[in-house]
Amino acid sequence: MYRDTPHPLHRRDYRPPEFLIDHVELRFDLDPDRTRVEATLQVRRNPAATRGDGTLRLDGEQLDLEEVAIDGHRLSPAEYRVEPDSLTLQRVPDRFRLDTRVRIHPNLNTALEGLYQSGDMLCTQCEAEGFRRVTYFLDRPDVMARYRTTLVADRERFPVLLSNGNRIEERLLDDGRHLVSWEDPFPKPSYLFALIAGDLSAIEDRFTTASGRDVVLQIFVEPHNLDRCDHAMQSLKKAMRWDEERFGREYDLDVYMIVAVSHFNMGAMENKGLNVFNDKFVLARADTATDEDFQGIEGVIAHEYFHNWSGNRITCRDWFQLSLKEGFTVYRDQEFSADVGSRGVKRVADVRLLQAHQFPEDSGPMAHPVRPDSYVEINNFYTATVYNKGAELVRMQATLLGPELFRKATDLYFTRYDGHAVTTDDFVACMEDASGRDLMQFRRWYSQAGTPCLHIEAHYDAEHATYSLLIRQEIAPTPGEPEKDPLHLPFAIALLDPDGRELALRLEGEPNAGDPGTRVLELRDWETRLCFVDIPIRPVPSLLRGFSAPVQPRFDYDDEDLLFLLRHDSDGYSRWNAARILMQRVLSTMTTDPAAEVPAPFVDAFCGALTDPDTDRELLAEVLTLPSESSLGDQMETVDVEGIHRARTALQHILGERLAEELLRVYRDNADTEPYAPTPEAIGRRALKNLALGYLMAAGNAQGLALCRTQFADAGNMTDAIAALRLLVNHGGEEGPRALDAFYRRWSKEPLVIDKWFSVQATSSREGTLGAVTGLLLHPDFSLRNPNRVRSLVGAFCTANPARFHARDGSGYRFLADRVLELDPLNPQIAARLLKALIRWRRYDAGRQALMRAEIERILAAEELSSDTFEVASKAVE
Ligand code: 0A1
Ligand code: ZN
Repeated sequence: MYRDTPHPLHRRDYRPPEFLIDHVELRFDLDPDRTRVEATLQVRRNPAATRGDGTLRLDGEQLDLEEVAIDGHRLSPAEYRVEPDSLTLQRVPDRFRLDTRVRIHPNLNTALEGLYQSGDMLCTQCEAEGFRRVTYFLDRPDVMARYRTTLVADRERFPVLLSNGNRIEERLLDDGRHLVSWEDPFPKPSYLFALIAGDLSAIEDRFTTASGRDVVLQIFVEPHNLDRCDHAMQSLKKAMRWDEERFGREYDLDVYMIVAVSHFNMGAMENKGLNVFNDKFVLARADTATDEDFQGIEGVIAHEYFHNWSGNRITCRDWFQLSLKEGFTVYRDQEFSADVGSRGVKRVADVRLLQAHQFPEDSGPMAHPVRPDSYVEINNFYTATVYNKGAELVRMQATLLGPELFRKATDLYFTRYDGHAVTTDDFVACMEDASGRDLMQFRRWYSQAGTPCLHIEAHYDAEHATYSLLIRQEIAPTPGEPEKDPLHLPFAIALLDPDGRELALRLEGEPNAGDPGTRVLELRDWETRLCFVDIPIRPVPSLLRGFSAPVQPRFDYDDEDLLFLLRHDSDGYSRWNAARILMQRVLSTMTTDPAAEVPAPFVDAFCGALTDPDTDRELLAEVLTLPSESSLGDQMETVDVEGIHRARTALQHILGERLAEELLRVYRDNADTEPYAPTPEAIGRRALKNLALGYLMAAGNAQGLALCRTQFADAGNMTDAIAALRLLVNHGGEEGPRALDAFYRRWSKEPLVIDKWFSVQATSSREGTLGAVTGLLLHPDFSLRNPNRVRSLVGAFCTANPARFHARDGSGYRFLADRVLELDPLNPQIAARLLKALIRWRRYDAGRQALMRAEIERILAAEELSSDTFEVASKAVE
């Protein structure tokens, strides 16, 4: 906690560590109140570092130090210095053994970093800097050591004791306790250390790797959750096979363990051989988890598994390089999900996420490059920029190199740097070395923040049969970066003839045309002119296909061309994008003029897509979903909160009314006939069915209401149940509260389902929602100590209910600031994350600006504030 201004760390200040730690031996006497940690570290000078004066400063926080010894000689307190964040030893030998003994208090650890209690279990979270809350250490990712860990605990209370690597010893002690030792043969940074103690059950399976290693796979959960681990296990096996086939990566230990915990700040953690997961990303049964949950589990299980190579075997030199492991691993999990599901739909979902979260971040006060130059608190930099834009940078390199060279480059990366802690520059160098390409300019994507705009103009010359494009890059300044440089990017394009066929493209000066289809061109300059020749008829351009670069394309399509693309384009992203632009146009007119008519061609096109028998239903559901209120706000100079809400509600109503018949048919045609399965086909049917129901309910359609009631009462799966509940709650009247009560009674013993129950109420569009949410803070099931619960109520209200959160009187802002102030002393990471909902205050009208700013100032005025919350709040008002 800080009273003074915390100082930022700078990337340019990186120095190799003066000391290295080769081996770590840890012994834990586990007790939730008082755990004893004894550590033996083999320390030596780093020959690659400049020689200092022999001072060794170890990181350590919230540790009660009991003993320190060097080479077996106990030090007196005069021989070391303890500060709140460190232990300093002077004039240490060049090579020595350091023994320390500390006490820690897991049950008081509400920040969920280091060793903490979750329910009846004990678990750790060490990324990024949690290991320093376990023991004194050089807690930085470029210090890699081999670990041997011994866990001692009461056998009744903690029958299962896990850590990284292989189990090497297990025995009973004579006082009712037992002891288990683990050894991890791979050197690893401290952030990948983990331990678990609890009364857990496991499902077990096996996997044989391509080279014949037999691996035991285990998923540990509380015993009553044992019947919801199958999907996670299937996902794991799929991911293991896929990584062998697609990237040539095999698993390297004899056991792979996953543990689900109910208190977790993030999604999951890739600790070597012992992944710890937020239970939301493990547990799924048809009646308790939605399709989205099932897909999320598959993606996150794969993500953590893929980290074993992109993250663990090869890790980050320092935390500025976080995207080295996260961007690459997100790219890998995106490709996995695309291969096992539907590629077009996955791309649209990823683009939607990027636009909804990363683009706003990139234009707000916390904008930062994928490889930041400075930070105050690294926990604030687990962002959409580092993760999702980082993945786009890897994707662009894959596009520029093509599949064969990209694979050659990743092979080179994995062999060249196995066992090392490296940088994003090292990654790009592998792309260059394997392909012979020059990516010097491309590197700017890592160092420069901000989303480029591509302004595109086209001209068709019928007489010369040419089609020319003028493409201009524009990148707005971001905090601390007033000047920008042009970027190197792949620009995928096709030109469609009037029948929707792709033309063969030949640029002026090229000897001959390639096959018809997409061409990937490369842009490097502020301005690029392209001229395609032999274009016999005015084509419709399909631009930035597959979203080939994380930019905002601006092209003045006329409505007919968009309707054409919506109907004919074979590129999923481009179809979805055409629908989005059309919807945005209609909604923008309705926002400024509530009396505006909805154009008939728009309704016809919507109807055409709705009843299109040939398109993947999952993609149709994406295409036919209206842009969210937040994304509509992002398109405006100043967000018109009420106008957007009114227009979007009205358009839903109009479509529901005009297309009632078709919507009812779609609903009926897509009813589930088979037992629940989270297959792409079945997920698509449910998505389209529930989309249709949503429009019908928006229009107050009586048959729709009857269907919704029946669906709520009879649903055989959580996807349908929660969709119906949400619609009933938004519908109003007595029905909503009654359905909520019934739902609560049925699921009161299921925390993950109760999270949904809170969220449905927090995101209700009804006027009294803030009052209801405030009331729910006092519900016996609400707790500020459980991050999932906080996100389901407070997070959902502040980020997914713009009409109510941005209430003109500032009540939503006050509510959020109150929660941030309450949470900050308990869990700074979650407090700082929530606060991000307030920081884009400049996007609103003067009245709201003043109210939002005032709340941020109120937070800043608090007597004590974590560095996490301080950094977000202070950057917001800079
Ligand atoms: N490396 C994990 C994410 C993660 C980051 C920080 C955490 O605690 C502060 C926990 C998890 C991943 O990318 O999955
Ligand atoms: Zn990750």
